[in-house]
Amino acid sequence: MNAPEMFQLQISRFIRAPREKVFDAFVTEALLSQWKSPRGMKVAACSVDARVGGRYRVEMRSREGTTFTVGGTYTALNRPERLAYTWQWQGENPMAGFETLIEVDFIATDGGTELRMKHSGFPAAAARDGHNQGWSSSLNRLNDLLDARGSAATITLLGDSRSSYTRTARMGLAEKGVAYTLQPCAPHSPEILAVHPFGKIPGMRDGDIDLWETSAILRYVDEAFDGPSLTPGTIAERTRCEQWVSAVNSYFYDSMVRRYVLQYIFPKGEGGRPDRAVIDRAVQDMTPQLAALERAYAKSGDFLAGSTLSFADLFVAPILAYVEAFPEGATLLSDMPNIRRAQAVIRQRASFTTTQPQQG
Ligand SMILES: N[C@@H](CCC(=O)N[C@@H](CS)C(=O)NCC(=O)O)C(=O)O
Repeated sequence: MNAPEMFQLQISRFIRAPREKVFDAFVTEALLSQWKSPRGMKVAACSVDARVGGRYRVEMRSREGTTFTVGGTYTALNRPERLAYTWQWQGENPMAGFETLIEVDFIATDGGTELRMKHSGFPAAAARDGHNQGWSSSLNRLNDLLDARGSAATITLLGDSRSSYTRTARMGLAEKGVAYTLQPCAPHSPEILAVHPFGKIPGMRDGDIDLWETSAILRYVDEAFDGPSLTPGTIAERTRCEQWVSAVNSYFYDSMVRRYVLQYIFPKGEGGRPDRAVIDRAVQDMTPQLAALERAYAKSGDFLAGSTLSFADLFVAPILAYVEAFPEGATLLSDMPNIRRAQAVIRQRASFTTTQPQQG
């Protein structure tokens, strides 16, 4: 009888830290507790007996309070070159009782360590792929811990500071206090097309993980990091928030930015002037949209969904800042005291002041 087919995972990562430090982060309780769970989870408990034959145990806890416990035995510890240990999920886990093996080589390279990991013995490709996601996210956290640049070493936002959607994502990152690297790039450039199949900005990378669509990027940032939640607490507020995000994506961006603001910035009319007919049609569509926002802010106060800032406000604020900068938009908004009050509040926030579009 043939042996059952086994699946294995190979990951390699460059970490800007000496290999002793990287090695120690794998076998030291205080360090493991800071990175050995995917983003959005926490290490609730951790114990390590770092010698061949010694055991370790890591208890990870999700935001919802579910606990995932893994443990195993060290089979090789050659600091700082090589580490091997078994890996077995415990408790109610589809992989419970099934032992896999992790082998890690730490190779000194220019300015840091090349980490080469093999995780072998998976009974199915799906189990291997699930672990790949978990490792990618945990290794991002290891990077945050060991690289002086913190999460800016793994998180890159690709976009243009003048883009309202890019600003929404940047404001979300700032509100959560997450460090990131902004990689300036234009829509449809090869850099963004490598992340976003339709070439729109922004896109985001966190190590091996990439994402596109601003609301998905914000969701990732909100759930992967501590800091104030950008998602309202009650179902009524959460769905209200989703409603405004959808309104921006489905209606407001098209009329207010694409057909109105951009007609002033990149005029397409005769003699290089803004096309009056395009502007008039856009203003016609914007009028009831702004009126709906005005009624919403009159009712809800400074924020569109709930009593604190949410995705909804982050989507709306960069667009209104542009609309107000052009004559018809300024006239419409001058009659809308509730929008102006709420915008005055959001414009005080560091997330708004530090993400002003760079012209040029
Ligand atoms: N639904 C997308 C929209 C992104 C989007 O339209 N971005 C604009 C810049 S603000 C863009 O890339 N425009 C270029 C184009 O449409 O070709 C998101 O939420 O990220």
